[in-house]
Amino acid sequence: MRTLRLVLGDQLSDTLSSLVELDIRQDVVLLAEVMAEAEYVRHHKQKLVMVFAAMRRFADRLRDRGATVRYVRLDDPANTQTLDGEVRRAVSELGPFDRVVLTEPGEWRLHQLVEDMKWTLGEPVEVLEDARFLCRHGEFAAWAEGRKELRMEFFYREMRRKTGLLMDGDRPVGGQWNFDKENRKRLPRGIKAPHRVWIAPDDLTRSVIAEVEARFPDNFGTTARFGWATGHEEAERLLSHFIAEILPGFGDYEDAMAKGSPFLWHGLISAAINIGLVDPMDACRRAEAAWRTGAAPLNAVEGFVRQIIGWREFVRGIYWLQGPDYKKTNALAAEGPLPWFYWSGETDMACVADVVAHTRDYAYAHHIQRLMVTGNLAMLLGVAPAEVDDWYMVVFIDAFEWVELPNTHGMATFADGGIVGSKPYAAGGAYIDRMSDYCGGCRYEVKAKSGPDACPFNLLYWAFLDRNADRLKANPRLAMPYRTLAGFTPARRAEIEREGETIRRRLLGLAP
Ligand code: FAD
Ligand code: DLZ
Ligand code: SF4
Repeated sequence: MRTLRLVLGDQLSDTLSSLVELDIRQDVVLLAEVMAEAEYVRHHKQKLVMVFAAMRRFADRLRDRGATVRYVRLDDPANTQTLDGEVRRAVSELGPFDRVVLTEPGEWRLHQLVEDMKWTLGEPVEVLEDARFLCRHGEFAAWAEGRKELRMEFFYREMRRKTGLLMDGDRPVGGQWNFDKENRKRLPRGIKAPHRVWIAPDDLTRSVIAEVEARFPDNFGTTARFGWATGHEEAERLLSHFIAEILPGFGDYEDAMAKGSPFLWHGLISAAINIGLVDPMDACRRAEAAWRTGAAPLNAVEGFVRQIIGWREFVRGIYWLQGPDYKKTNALAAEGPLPWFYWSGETDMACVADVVAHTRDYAYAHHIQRLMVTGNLAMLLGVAPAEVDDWYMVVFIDAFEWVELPNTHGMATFADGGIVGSKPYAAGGAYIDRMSDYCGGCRYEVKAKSGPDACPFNLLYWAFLDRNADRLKANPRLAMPYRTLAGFTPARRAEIEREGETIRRRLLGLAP
């Protein structure tokens, strides 16, 4: 069967299901850079560079295997600038084909496009499951069936059993499933973040940087410090450096934040995993081997494995289970505009300024910065979920909707009303102070509860709980803060309402 095989920009894996039966004698592999994908959100410049450079390298890799590759560049005058347009053009110029095959796309928007193509293309279109994930759609749906609540922890244990990772027969090694309590250490004074391998752009990457700068000059972000992997060998360098040098500290400092140090002991591999350059199970097995040989402690390795076979698989399951309307939910009826400082970084809140600056320069912030700084603030301010979701899709190197949306819409802003998390991750300044060194250098006073110098997170936190009492008060996990709120004097309640609303309007850029 002569087959046209469409490979998308985040499907650059040797083991991709649509390439397993590649017949190099007669098949054609199609990769197409198209404006429809480059513009459906205004991606960070570094993400455009990474995807296009990685697609070009993958095309060369396939050619080295002897495959016939049709590679369409963005500036090709004949480019129709849509994926379905490029499939049609390939069929008419290189056909006839017996069928078009692709691995299922990673988001609802493209799922719909492929469904439409099945009706309109003329050739049969076959869509294969994405075997790079551990948990298939049907398996997740079966696990979710009949459960009152979907909690990551229980799903994760199933994935541990399924893979045998960190298992001793039926039981978790070390006698417990979870080492989170050990993984919340603040950075000791004077400790330095480890040196990280950074990939210097070669000629190919440099030429893509120039193209992106010329074609997308107004997109968010800078490219001067681009250092992401765009090929399999580069990604392997990142991963092996991480496993050997960084992983031992991953657990202890997983939740820590430090001014001017965005990477700390994090893996920096999400983008490479998401576009197919790193196999997530391989990363987990190598982390496990590091523990078995005594090179990394269990709390670090379990923490890392949990993020990948737990959270990463869980959020994907939620994304597909919830359907395309998941993003429309707005459980806290948040309607505010996203503040401009999310783009400019111009704010005197030291924590927010640092996270936005690094996001602009590296398209990266680590999990706790995304969750407890920018996400927490957006939720406390009551920013409309669609604006928050859009910001996260734009600014990060690893942003693909199937993983971004449940994290943003669910975990960070509680816009889904509790599908991903059992309570909002809301916190005042004390949390940020405990986990970082931001507050010492901030214009605000983290310990002040009211007045012009008080850390905005403090008043916003109580004002958020007060404003949303009807929606959140019954949540057992919020019983304690609501009890505290109820114990405040009427004068303190009035102060929270008045000052909280003043700060909220000021930060949202609304009239007082
Ligand atoms: P590490 O901290 O080293 O973690 C190891 C790996 O675990 C990551 O590479 C990633 O593959 C996986 N992982 C960790 N946490 C999660 C999680 N919550 N969900 C899924 N996978 C996880 N991750 C994305 O890949 N794309 C996104 O668009 C994205 N958006 C996010 C938005 C918000 C609001 C939040 C709170 C989290 C988001 N995450 C997203 C999850 C997480 O923040 C990133 O995966 C992580 O910061 C990537 O950096 P790292 O490779 O250094 O991760
Ligand atoms: C993210 C992205 C970008 C920027 N450009 C392309 C492209 O030109 N061609 C392509 O096939 N894929 C691209 N991608 C990746 C897709 O947007 C991705 O497959 C979907 O977001 C589904 O995860
Ligand atoms: Fe952030 Fe408040 Fe600390 Fe300033 S005082 S760095 S605003 S938490």
